Amino acid sequence: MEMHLVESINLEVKQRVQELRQLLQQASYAYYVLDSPIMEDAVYDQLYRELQQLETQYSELVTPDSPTQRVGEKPVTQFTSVRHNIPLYSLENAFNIDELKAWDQRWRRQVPNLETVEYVCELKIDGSALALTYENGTLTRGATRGDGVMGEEITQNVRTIRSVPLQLNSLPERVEVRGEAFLPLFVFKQINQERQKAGEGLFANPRNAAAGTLRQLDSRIVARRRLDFFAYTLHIPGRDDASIANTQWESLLLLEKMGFRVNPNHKLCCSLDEVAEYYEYWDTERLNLPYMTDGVVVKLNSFKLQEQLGFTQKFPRWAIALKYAAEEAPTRVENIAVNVGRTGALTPLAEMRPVQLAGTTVSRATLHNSDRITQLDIRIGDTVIVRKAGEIIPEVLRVLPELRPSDAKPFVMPTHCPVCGQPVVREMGEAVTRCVNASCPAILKGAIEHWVSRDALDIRGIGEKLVHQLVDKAVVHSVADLYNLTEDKLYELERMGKKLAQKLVEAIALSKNQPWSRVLYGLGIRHVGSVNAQLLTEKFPTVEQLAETSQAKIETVYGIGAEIAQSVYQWFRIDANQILISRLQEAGLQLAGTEEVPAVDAKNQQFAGKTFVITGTLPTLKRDEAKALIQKAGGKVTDSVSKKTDYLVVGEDAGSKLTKAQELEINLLSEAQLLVMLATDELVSEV
Ligand code: 1X8
Repeated sequence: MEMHLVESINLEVKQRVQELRQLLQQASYAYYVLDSPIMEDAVYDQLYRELQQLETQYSELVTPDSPTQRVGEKPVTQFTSVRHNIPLYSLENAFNIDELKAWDQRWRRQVPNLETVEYVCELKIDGSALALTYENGTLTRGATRGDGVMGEEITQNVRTIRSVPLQLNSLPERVEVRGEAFLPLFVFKQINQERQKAGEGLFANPRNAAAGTLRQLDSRIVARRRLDFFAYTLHIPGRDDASIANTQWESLLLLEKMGFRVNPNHKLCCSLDEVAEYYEYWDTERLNLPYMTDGVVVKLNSFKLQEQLGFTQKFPRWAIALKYAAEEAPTRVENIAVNVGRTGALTPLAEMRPVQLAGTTVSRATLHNSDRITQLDIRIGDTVIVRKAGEIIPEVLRVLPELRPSDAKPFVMPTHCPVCGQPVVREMGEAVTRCVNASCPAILKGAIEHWVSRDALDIRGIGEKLVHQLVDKAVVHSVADLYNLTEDKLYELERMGKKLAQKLVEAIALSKNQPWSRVLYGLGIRHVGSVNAQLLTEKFPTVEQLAETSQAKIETVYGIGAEIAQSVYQWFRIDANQILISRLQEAGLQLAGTEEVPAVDAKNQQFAGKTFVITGTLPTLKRDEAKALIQKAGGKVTDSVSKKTDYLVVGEDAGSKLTKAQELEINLLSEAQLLVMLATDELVSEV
């Protein structure tokens, strides 16, 4: 009798619980997935409380798919690793339409005789990928991507995402849904504001914030963060996929029907031109979306074709991420290191969290000098905007002070060289701090790299790694020591073969034939580039003449100013440098003799009165060759950019000269444009 009574109460309660869940689920779906509420907040709250009460009273009625299960549970100490039944692949990247076309041609080679294909374009959401498992319609597992094979089981956290259905309205045995969890931009901003108030570290971007949130051990915190989710892949394992959907397009529709939030911006395209159009449209339009996107995912629509193509080690062959090449991006400064260059200049370098910029990964940017650091007011821990435009090395554009963590550390220029430990010097009125220890390994390494470089002694086969070994193992203490190297001594170095050692000794010996002007350039005297070296050696055909002359005499050389003259004069006054010269003389280097100056072409003097500077590596011409061509046409070539410069010829890896020329609005020329000018007798006035 009593038993019967309890059961009948439970039946009523059970029915009410069912009813409440259904109502709340519908309301929640309408609100979070469809964006069109069907119920007032107050009504929702009341129904929710009623359900909560019943579940507290009859705890045996609580199920994991109940709407009350979205608020999180007590923290766990760690997540468990789970294996994905189907690996979560990442996508290959393309950064422009040419790369998209290359991908298209690549997969087409695998399926000959194909004519029209359909592509599905979807927006690439900058979030964190999730794999959701539903068994008999109930969400039973949510996992992060991890390394694609193993992920972390974060089901409790996934349940807090309101747009993820806990219960599906169809009941296949097992369903796997993949998609992207993300934080809407306004939520991201709000979280960072709160974290700043609390003195906590800030998230650099919504992707990091989403990933960080999903890995929160306390799901109650996750629940407050309001993550969202877009579904984009549907797998029903063990079933012939074709019985459910034949195409990606159909499966997107199906996902929608099943109650998932699917990004409404997708397009079925029949040609790459259409794909390109979509990509270009969203390049600017995406800035109006309330979440971050960083590209368009292009997939082949047909599942049959997808199956035929399969996967590489890392990627599906049937899809590609067509990304927008950000030229500016925010990232966090993790450290400010100090680099010591060939001239002894200490250059502060920002070491940052890697970011994709203009198609490459950037993790370091120059900060130039301490003045620049003061000007930027940059601190370790700051979030900064970095920029990489064209060929220019990445730089820090500005700091986002509102994102500064309370423990951000200001940078202090070291008082001692980080490489050799000797005190550094910053001269009055100079922005640059320098190590002035001539035997500082950093300076020595730089000096040797410069000595062997193409426009100096042009010693092939000696690269950065070998130079580091030679200096670090104390085999070489000066460039003159290169001429004492033997095959045996080289052979003792790591990764050195007999043949290579022999070749290197030969290459070093050959450099003894290089003209005096190259030797002078190779010495790396400040302000003496290859052009100034040429000018100086024409006037001073022997090293003795140059070493013994006065500063005033040096200044009389056409094109050599006071600063250059002083630098050269001072250099020869240092004992260590005098010793270097005599050792080079003993080794048999050319320290005298002029090179032939290119004959002036009397007819074609189109460059008369024009001054050129060459910077970077030109695609085909050596610097000497470019210089000779300009001189032959009556032009002058100098080493440094000034207001008097008419043209800057720009090659790859151009550095500060390009920046300066841009500041002064000097005409820039590529090698090709220079050659056209030479061929056509015409001066290009605006480039
Ligand atoms: C990653 C993403 C995909 C989609 C959107 N956003 C992403 N981050 C999509 O297909 N709509 S697919 C994907 C992947 O396969 N790694």
